[in-house]
Amino acid sequence: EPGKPDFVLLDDLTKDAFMGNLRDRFQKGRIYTYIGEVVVSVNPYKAMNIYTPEYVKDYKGREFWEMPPHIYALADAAYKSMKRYLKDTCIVISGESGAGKTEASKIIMNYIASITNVNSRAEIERVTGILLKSNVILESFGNAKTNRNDNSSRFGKYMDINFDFKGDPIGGHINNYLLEKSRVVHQQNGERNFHSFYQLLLGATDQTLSSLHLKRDMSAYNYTVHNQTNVFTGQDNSSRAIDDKRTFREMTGAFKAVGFTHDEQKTLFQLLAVILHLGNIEFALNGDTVSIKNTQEVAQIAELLGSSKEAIEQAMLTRVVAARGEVISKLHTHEDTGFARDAFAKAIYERAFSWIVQRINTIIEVKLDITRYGMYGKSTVIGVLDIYGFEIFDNNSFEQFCINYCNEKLQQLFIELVLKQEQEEYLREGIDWQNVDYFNNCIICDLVEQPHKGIISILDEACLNVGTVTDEMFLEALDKKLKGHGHYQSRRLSPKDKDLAHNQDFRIIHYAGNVTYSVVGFMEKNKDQLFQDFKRLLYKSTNPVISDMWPEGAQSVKEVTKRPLTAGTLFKNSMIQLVGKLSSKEPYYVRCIKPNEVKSPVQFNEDRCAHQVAYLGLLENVRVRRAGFANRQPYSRFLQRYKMLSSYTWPNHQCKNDKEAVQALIKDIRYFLSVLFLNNIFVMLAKFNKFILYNHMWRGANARRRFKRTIATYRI
Ligand code: AOV
Ligand code: MG
Repeated sequence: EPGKPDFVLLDDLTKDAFMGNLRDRFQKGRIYTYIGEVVVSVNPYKAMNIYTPEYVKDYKGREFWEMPPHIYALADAAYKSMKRYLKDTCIVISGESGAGKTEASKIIMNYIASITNVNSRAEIERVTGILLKSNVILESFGNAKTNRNDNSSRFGKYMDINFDFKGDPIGGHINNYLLEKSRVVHQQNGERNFHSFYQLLLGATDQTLSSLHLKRDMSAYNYTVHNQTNVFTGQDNSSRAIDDKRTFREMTGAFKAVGFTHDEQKTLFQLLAVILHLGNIEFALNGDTVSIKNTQEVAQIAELLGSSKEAIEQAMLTRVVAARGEVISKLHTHEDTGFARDAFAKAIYERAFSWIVQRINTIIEVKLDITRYGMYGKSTVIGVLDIYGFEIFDNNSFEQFCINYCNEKLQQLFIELVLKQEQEEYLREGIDWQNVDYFNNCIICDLVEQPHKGIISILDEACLNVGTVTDEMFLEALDKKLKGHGHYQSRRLSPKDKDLAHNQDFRIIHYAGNVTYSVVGFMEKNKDQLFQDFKRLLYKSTNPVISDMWPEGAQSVKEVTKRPLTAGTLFKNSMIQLVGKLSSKEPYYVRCIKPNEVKSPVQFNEDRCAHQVAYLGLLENVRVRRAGFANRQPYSRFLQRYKMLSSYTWPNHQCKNDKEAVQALIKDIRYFLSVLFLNNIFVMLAKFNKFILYNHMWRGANARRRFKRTIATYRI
């Protein structure tokens, strides 16, 4: 192995030594390196020949230290812990946009699928097939080319895989988080709409397209006219160029394999077509009245939606409101119509996406069958989290704000569990501890999510006052309440910055970098309004699949509806819930690093990498890991595993408690242990004593001292 396979083994722990090791290994094709049980992964930007069945076999059932670093070892550790100790585990994958999170999550899922179900049970086969194939569908509908990543996840995904007591997957559940739906109607330069649109236009048969009234021409549709690049060639070195034709076949194959009906799949394509047609709708203003210019398109939309031309026109041009008990119809202004059309398109797409997730969930839901579950009467779970990475674009809006906040929350979780609680544990155990300093991004999470004083609260308050508050007034409110906050900067208030264009910006000093957000559209996106008329229209569709997606359309105009929670607050709540879910499980971390900005398999951009290493807190991670004990187990678990080593504890101990029993056990085999220490042959011991091996980096006299301290950390 080139360099050190584990950063903990570095002779001197300096930033330079860390970076040197990371660079060396990357350049020699070693993309994985450990920090204890944390896997640091550098995006290779080329196909690696390290995911073959031989590799799977090599890592299956093995321990971390036995083999060169690999993400398979982490997947196996999470799996073993789940199976041996019936613990719920989770794998948290983090890193900025394009760092390799989604690929990592797929590699992990594939590994789990290939090491389970050794008896080839048909039902298990079905479940793993669905778990893997559902990814294909979600990527088609939820991923897009951005300026950071050709296959960027535009939604967050947390997937639980349920296992029976034998360790075979029996089901699962997917949670999806805020889809960046604004992409449906608008993309930045060089970016694309969601893959699904291009896949349909390029991959579907002529017959399908004509039934959807579509042309095989992306420039024919306003929503896809920008960036029509299909296959990336030439400069593009990434291992997977975008091939919409091929991925269309994969997507339809996946729909079938997962168990979507023909009608369901057809409806989803119809909805894509509706959105493309909607994008081409234009409005004409004659005097005071607004009308739709393209009547043919309206007829096509009506047909595809299972509605009527008149109903579509009415929903697009008017809204029905209840005023003093009366129901009246109000005409949209010219400006409103464009807004309503885009909101309609976005809502259809977002709802279709959530519906797909729900549909997959009902298919892979664990059927309650107590006899198949573990001894605790429940199945155990491995959760895999793959979210959108931290990102900075030329123009950053509400979506980037949410995405980056989400990354702050995950960093916070990492800090809490790996840096903070770890250190506090030593203090609690009364063990000498040299404090390891780190930046706690808690302050940034507070800046965003605190009640009353946080940005989301301030935004919500601005959104309460219908029609009167502008984006600029919202920015003023931010400035007033957050002035002087160390991680908030207003370009507006900065006296040096007289440039008017910046009047609409604020900046957050994030843990991973400074991001300037434009407030334009913040309020609209937070309110996330869709006129009731559209909901009713979709609910009344003659297509049962569409109608099923829009149950709230059943409400009558007069029914007073509570003000719905804003997009920001919903997102905040879902993040808090997610963090809660993750912290209840035994976590495993993959920290992904993007080696360069140009998707090169050879370039190691020193500055960019050093920046990521710094904000991910990797050095601090190594420090904590080095100073402490690599592994910890409760006494009872230790006893259970090693009590056969001593007659004091085998078959049952007579001590007051497990702690004393462990002490008796250790005392009894002390001679045996010390011989092993002197000879430094820990590996032999490792075969039956996990925690000692973990400390194989201990050297000389230190070893014995540390060993004693390890014992001291055993708790009941
Ligand atoms: P991300 O999930 O972290 O970004 P991806 O997992 O999509 O990033 O990785 C980006 C691209 O890097 C992939 O499309 C591959 O071309 C390449 N890549 C990443 N990991 C590997 C690997 N192990 N082997 C080969 N190629 C790889 V975002 O979703 O943008 O935050 O929102
Ligand atoms: Mg991704």
